[in-house]
Amino acid sequence: MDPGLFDVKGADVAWCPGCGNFSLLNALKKALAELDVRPERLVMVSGIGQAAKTPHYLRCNFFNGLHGRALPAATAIKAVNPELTVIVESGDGCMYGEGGNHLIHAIRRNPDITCIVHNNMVYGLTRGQASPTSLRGFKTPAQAAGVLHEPFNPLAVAIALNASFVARAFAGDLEETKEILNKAIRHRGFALVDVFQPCVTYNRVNTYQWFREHTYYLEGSHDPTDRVGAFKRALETDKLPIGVFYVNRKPTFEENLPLYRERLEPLSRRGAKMDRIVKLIETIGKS
Ligand SMILES: Cc1ncc(C[n+]2csc(CCOP(=O)(O)OP(=O)(O)O)c2C)c(N)n1
Ligand code: SF4
Repeated sequence: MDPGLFDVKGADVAWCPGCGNFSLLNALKKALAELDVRPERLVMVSGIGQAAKTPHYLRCNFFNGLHGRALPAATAIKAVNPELTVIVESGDGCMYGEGGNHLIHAIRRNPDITCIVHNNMVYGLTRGQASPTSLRGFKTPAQAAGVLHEPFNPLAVAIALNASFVARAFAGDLEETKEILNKAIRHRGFALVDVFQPCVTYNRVNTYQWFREHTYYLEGSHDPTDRVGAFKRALETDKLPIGVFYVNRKPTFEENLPLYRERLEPLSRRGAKMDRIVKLIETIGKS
């Protein structure tokens, strides 16, 4: 399939030239095309922020919700129609800060959705305040003395919660990012992909060059089914590993719902049993 099928013609893109969001968007289009995901079967869900504008620039169905609230909406969309491909895309502030609690519970519930987090270690849309992943000492106009706290480690948290799929990518590497997204979308269960995405305007520390110098790819011998091994790799900070850290196939949120125990076909296609609906309305009427 042609990745151009996802292009939004004449889109007025609000991102700065050179922003890592562009290559991440391209990587996603390529991965979707490789997987033959039709735009009409795709639902993108996001919160608020620069990263959260991604669905505006992709030809598909989308839901742009409140800051940090993408995951519950996406969980519901997938539960209503398990045949859709549902992808959540937002920034590190949106997902790990405002939406942190939702992330924990989405991992626990394990809906079959892919969660892509543009991790630029800064709040881009609101002009450069520190985010949960900003490194200690990072200076901003709001944190003039530098960030005082340890950064949030999304991969370690996800593996500790026994997430179904945990990976990290770097937006500067288009092909490798596409490969990781491809695996994440194919995976059945909640897939978290944290993507290092340079913000060229408000983060002059964690630049493309900085990420190149401070990252490396997990070697082919890394066993993603080894949870303890994956956790150890997620704790590495001298150099930050990139690749698929952990894979754990387990029943999804939808598979656990009694409604879908026998088949994942959406209710809308099963035909209404009018006698049962009438009975239900009568019962409610009497109570
Ligand atoms: C509940 C709530 N708190 C704060 C805001 C203000 N706000 C909007 S976007 C944003 C930061 C977004 O940063 P991030 O999620 O890292 O995405 P980026 O813009 O860097 O892609 C903030 C704090 C808001 N809209 N709603
Ligand atoms: S402010 Fe940063 S994150 Fe936002 S579009 Fe510009 S470079 Fe990208």
